Amino acid sequence: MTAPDRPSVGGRPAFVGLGANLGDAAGTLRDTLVQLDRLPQTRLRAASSLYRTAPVEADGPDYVNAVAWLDTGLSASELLAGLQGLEQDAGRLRSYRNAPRTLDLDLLLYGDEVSEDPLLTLPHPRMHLRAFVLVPLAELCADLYVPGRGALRDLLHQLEPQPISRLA
Ligand code: A4P
Ligand code: MG
Repeated sequence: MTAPDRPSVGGRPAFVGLGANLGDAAGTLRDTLVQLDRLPQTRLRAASSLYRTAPVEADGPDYVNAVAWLDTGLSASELLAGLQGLEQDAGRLRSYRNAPRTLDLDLLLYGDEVSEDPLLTLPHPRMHLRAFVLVPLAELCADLYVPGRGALRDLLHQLEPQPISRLA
């Protein structure tokens, strides 16, 4: 039975990539998983393990990455606005592209929606090239199909080698 203060949200499945490589990155990601569950009309359905990953097309320290599976009644753009709010709360500064960051939240997939809007591209335009996205995503939903890209299992096989290890 659903608790009165936790009504069922119904809505759409959405997958969010979490990344951080400044400060207490693992702590920030754990806190953020709690915050994602508190977004309006949104529930955290499952979270992957945390992974330590080498920076891809970026500099600075190693990242901690994870993926969250949400069910949400928010639209994709409302959800993105919620994610950007959480980035701000975590003290994110936007200095230059791929700069080290306290928290990066990318909307990877929103149902099977496809969008070429630069403000919200779906699926996330680089997710299919990144072990730090695909490995935690496969932990949550190995049979997933990424619209326009193919089966997650095939994308994993096609990846260039990228250092990634599960945190204890
Ligand atoms: N935007 C468009 N589509 C989306 C989407 N699906 N999700 C727009 C989120 N945002 C989306 O994002 C720039 C703009 O993208 C936003 O205005 C939004 O409207 P940003 O977060 O401000 O900038 P960014 O993160 O520096 O750029 P971007 O393109 O998000 O970078 P990436 O692709 O996320 O790469 N290596 C490791 N190991 N782990 C990482 O987590 N992350 C990056 C960042 C690079 N290398 C990494 C990692
Ligand atoms: Mg980003």
